[in-house]
Amino acid sequence: MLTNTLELKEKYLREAMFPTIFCTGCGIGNVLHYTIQAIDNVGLDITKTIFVSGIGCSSRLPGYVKADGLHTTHGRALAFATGVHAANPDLDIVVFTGDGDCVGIGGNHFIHAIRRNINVTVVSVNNFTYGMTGGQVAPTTPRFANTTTTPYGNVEHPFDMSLLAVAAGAPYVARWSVTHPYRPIKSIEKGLKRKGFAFIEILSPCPTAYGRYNKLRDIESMWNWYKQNVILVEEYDRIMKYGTEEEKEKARKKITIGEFVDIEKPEFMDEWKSLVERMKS
Ligand SMILES: Cc1ncc(C[n+]2csc(CCOP(=O)(O)OP(=O)(O)O)c2C)c(N)n1
Ligand code: SF4
Repeated sequence: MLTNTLELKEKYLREAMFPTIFCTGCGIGNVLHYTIQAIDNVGLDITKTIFVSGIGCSSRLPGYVKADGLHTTHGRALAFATGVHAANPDLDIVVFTGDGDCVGIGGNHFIHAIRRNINVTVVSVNNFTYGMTGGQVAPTTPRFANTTTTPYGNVEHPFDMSLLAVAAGAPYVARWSVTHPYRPIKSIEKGLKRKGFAFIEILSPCPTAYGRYNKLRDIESMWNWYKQNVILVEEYDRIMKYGTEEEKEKARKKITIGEFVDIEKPEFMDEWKSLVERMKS
């Protein structure tokens, strides 16, 4: 269900924080919109929810939400979220994190928070770069893309954040693009409703610090790039099984989107509490 945008804004966002810091054509505002829409759809009590982030353009998001927030240090959102959860497991936690924040400086916290299966919904904005600091190469920057620190093209192999989350054992992992609003909203809803680590990666354009170095400076071409370069994982698998060589070649160049994992798994603090009960008896 989609609510009137102004109603949502009034209900969940801090008026005094507007206008936002985001550049025209940035996808981060859309990510915020999808998150509050999902919160409204599931009827989450935001007085019992805390929004946690590290540092980056995307990590500014908790500041806009009319709820408790922790704007922490770069890469440490999940370390703080783990502490909050251990101190008060009854709180719902939403983490906003950029790709640099999440799998660059914060990579170790990421895999270990997943391994422990902390009850947190992580909404990760992947814009392939360090947006806030002007567009340096990130662990997610595609091969041969230009950035301020790779002016002749990036020769490193990027991390696939969602597959990294799958490999670390996350029970819910999905990747979508901001250009397809309903899917991320549904995934965030799922993340909020379930107990355990939910990772929702959202591909999001940064025309200012990434697009301009990659011939995607104007907003329309950048948004069209996101529409044209993603492929549903089910469609990708179908092509790999039954497609022609040409179709396979085309599909391999695209980014797969979809739900990668959706399973139940014992949650960290639940396990901890039952251990304490067992010790008492
Ligand atoms: C310990 C530390 N190292 C480096 C920085 C500088 N810094 C601030 S934001 C940022 C990268 C942000 O990139 P990302 O997390 O992808 O978020 P985006 O701005 O793209 O949304 C860096 C390197 C910092 N603030 N703290
Ligand atoms: S620099 Fe990029 S990520 Fe940051 S607000 Fe501007 S467009 Fe968005």
